[in-house]
Amino acid sequence: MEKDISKIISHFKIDGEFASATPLLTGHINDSYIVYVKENSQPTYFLQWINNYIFKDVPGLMENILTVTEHLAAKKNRHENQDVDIHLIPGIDGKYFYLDSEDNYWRLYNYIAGTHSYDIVDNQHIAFEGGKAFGKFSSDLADLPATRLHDTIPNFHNMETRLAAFFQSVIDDKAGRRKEVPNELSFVEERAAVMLTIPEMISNRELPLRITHNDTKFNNILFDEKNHAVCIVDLDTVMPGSLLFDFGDAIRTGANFADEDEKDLSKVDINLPIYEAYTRGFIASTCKSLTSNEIAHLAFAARFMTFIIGLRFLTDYLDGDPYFRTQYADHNLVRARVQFRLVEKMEENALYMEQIVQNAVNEYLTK
Ligand code: GN1
Ligand code: MG
Repeated sequence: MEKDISKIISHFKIDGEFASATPLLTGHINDSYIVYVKENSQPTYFLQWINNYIFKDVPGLMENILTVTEHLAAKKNRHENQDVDIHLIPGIDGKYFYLDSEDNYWRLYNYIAGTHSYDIVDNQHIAFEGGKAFGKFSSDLADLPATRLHDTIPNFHNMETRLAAFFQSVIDDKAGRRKEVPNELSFVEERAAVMLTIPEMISNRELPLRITHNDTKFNNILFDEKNHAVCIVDLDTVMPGSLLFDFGDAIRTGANFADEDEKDLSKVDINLPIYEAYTRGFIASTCKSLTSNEIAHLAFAARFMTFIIGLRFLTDYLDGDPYFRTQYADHNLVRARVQFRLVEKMEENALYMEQIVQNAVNEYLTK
C-alpha cells in the first residue's frame, strides 16, 4: 500500500503545508491517521484508508457521508461558536476520495481538536449526553428520505442473513475451529428464533426504515472539555436501518462494565444506571417520532445488537478472521464470548430494562 502520507495528502485541498501524520490505533476496519500542518500545532486533519475488502462500494459510501454531513451542517450544528461538524475535504480533482496507484481509497476529514471519547462509561451525565447526541443525530436526519442513501453493506444488521452466514461457516469450518465452540453454537441455536422477530418486523414494515448510523459505539461520540457531546463520528455505515440498531449498539458498548475483548468474563455485566441514563437521553431527543413498536422493542434492541455483533465475531473466528482486525489467534472468540455473556446479563435484567424505557417514555412524552 502507498504509505507516503505526504504524497497522499498532496491530493487533497488542504489549508497549510503538510507537517506530519500519526497513526491512530482505533477501529477494527480502516486505518486512521491524525494529520498536522506546519501552520498549526493542533491536529488539523483526519486521514483514513478505507478498507475496500469490507466496503465494496466506496464511491456510494462517500456519497452517503457527503449527503449526511451536508444535511447536518445545514442545521447549524454549532457548539459555543466552534464549528464542530465533521466534513470531508475535497481532493484536488473535486472528488472526495483519492484512489492511489495500488487501488487504495483514501479520504480526509477535518479534525475536531480538544475533544475526547469514552470506551466504557461510568458516569450517568456522560451516558445521558451520549444518548441525547445519538438521538439528535437520528432526529436531525429524519427529514432526509432514507431512499437518498445507498445501501452500502446490504443486510448489515439483518439477523436472518447473519444467522445463515454463521451456520454456513459452521458447516464449512474453514479454519478448523468448530471444535472450539460447542457452547457458543448452542447459545446461538437457543436464541435464533427470538432474534428473528426483528428482521420479520422490519420486512413487514412494522418497524420503520430511517436513516441510521449503524455503528453507534459509544466512543463514536466526541465530548468537549466540559463533557458536552459535540459531534458524532465514523459515518461509514450511515444508511437506511432501524433506530433499534443505533440504540442497541451504544448500550452494547457504553453500558458494559468490561471491554469488548475482556478475557475475564466475570467482569462482563450490564451497567444498569448507565443504561438508564443513556435511555433517558436517547428518548429525550427521539420520543416525538418514536413509534409504539420501536418503544416496545428498545430494551430488546440492546440484546439484539449485542447478539448480532457476537455472532459476527464468532463467524469471523470460524472463517479464520478475514473481516475484523485481530491482535492474537482467538481474539474474535474472546470478543464473541464477551458479547454472549452480556446478552445473558441483559436477559436476566430484561424486565427491569423494559421498565426503564417505559419510565423514560412517560417522563419525556409528558414534558
Ligand atoms: C467494526 O471498525 P469499527 O470499530 O468502527 C464494525 C462494526 C462492529 C464493530 C465491533 C463496517 O467497527 O459493525 O460493531 O467493529 N464495522 C463494520 O467492534 O463492520
Ligand atoms: Mg466504525
